[in-house]
Amino acid sequence: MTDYPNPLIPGFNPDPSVVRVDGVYYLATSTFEYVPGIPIYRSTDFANWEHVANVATDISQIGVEEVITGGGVWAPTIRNHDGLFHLIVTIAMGRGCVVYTATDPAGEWSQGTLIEGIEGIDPDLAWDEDGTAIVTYSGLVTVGPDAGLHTGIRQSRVDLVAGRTLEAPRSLWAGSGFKFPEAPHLYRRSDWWYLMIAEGGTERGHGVSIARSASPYGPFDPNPANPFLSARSTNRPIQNTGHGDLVEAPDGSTAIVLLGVRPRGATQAFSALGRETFVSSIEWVDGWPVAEPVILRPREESLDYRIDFAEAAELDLGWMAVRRNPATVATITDGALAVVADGTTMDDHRPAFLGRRQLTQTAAFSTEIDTASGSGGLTVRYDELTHYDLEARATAEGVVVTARAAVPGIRQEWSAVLPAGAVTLHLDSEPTPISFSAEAMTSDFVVFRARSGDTEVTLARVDGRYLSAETAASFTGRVAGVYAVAGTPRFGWFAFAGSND
Ligand code: 6LW
Repeated sequence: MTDYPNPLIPGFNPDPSVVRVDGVYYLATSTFEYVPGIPIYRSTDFANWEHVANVATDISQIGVEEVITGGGVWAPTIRNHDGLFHLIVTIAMGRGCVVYTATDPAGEWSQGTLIEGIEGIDPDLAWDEDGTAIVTYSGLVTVGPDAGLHTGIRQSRVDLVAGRTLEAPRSLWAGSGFKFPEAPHLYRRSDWWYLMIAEGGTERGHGVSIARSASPYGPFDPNPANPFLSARSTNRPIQNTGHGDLVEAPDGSTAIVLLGVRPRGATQAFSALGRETFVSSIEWVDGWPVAEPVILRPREESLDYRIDFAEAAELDLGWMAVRRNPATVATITDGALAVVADGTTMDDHRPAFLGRRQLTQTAAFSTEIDTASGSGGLTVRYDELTHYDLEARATAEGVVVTARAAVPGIRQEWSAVLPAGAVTLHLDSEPTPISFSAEAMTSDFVVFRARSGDTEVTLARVDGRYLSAETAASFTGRVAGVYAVAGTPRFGWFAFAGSND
């Protein structure tokens, strides 16, 4: 198989699912509390992917207004049946198991049909020979007195239109004995039905296992070499590999897309970007898959961008808000992004915030804020407890800029006064020295800088380990953007420059 870029889709894009139709690939990932939900990436060569749509363009399709952090949109499966695209997903601690349809994945998706009777997560969708839809899922109880109970991999025939199961669930497999058998996918390949799962949990112990049967309903016999893919106990640069989905690659071979992390620091401890989408190749030996290790191959081309709101007619697909529609946070008005404060701060569940995924390990985010009409700033966020902010507000003395490092239970601030006028805010993550020192243990340092006219100040340099999936114990990743805390601050542009150093 060709050596595809790895990560295939950089930045927080976990639980990837992919389908190939008429030589075109469509890939979807999880979005948790963010809106719009469930990005669709399209490719015709499997190497270059374009973000062409979001399944949930309106919060009413996913209902994540009240979901707890860590809940929300979990683990989509995208498939095509009889010319109609289907995407099934769990809105964890929210709507439950929901299926969306579209004739073109790059177009509009349906409002979503709740499937009653699927008590679990990570639903997969397949059809048996007579066209009956089958949902195979991980029996994790997420709400109620039994929350946390795991009942293994389960399955039911369903009526997708009526939104209900057609039978009581059957148990299929509990995996190889590792924790959390999840992310099941059912595939028909030659005379076998294969049931592929993730197990071991989405952290360092993650892996992919598989079993097969002559029937989609089992019984399933496990692959003696399970887990056939895992990075556990290796010092590979890509860790936590698991939660995969199989697809035919352009050359006819089999590819697996899966999640993984790129931890940094002398002991490979901290993953700033969270779980990203990677790819590896599969060879079939005696009817069982044999996987190549997941090799790091960062893209050569630059991922840098600058968005000038004077030239942007509307917010592009990459902008996300937290538990609310982006349009309720900000609009592009008179050549600037006007972000409307509503009494919230970055400590809130639904901040007046718009952000984008960090795409590279080392990153420089910057923006220009005009505080004449309000206060706000630039931030890098994991969640309402974990965020690094650089905030500006106009006063009689000038523009007061405040750097803030907020982590669970701890907060520190640094302030400076700049001359009145538009202020440029910078949050730069810089790599750590390659050595065996305290400084080298972390993933990076985040430097808070601000400039007005010829005056520039560096307010702070803070350890970046707190903005990592491991320290924040998070399913997401770094999301950087702009926010408002009072009035309606106006942002002239937003820029990202990065490298994978
Ligand atoms: C996903 C499940 C998982 O549904 O985390 O840890 C959930 N494993 O497979 C969210 O990514």
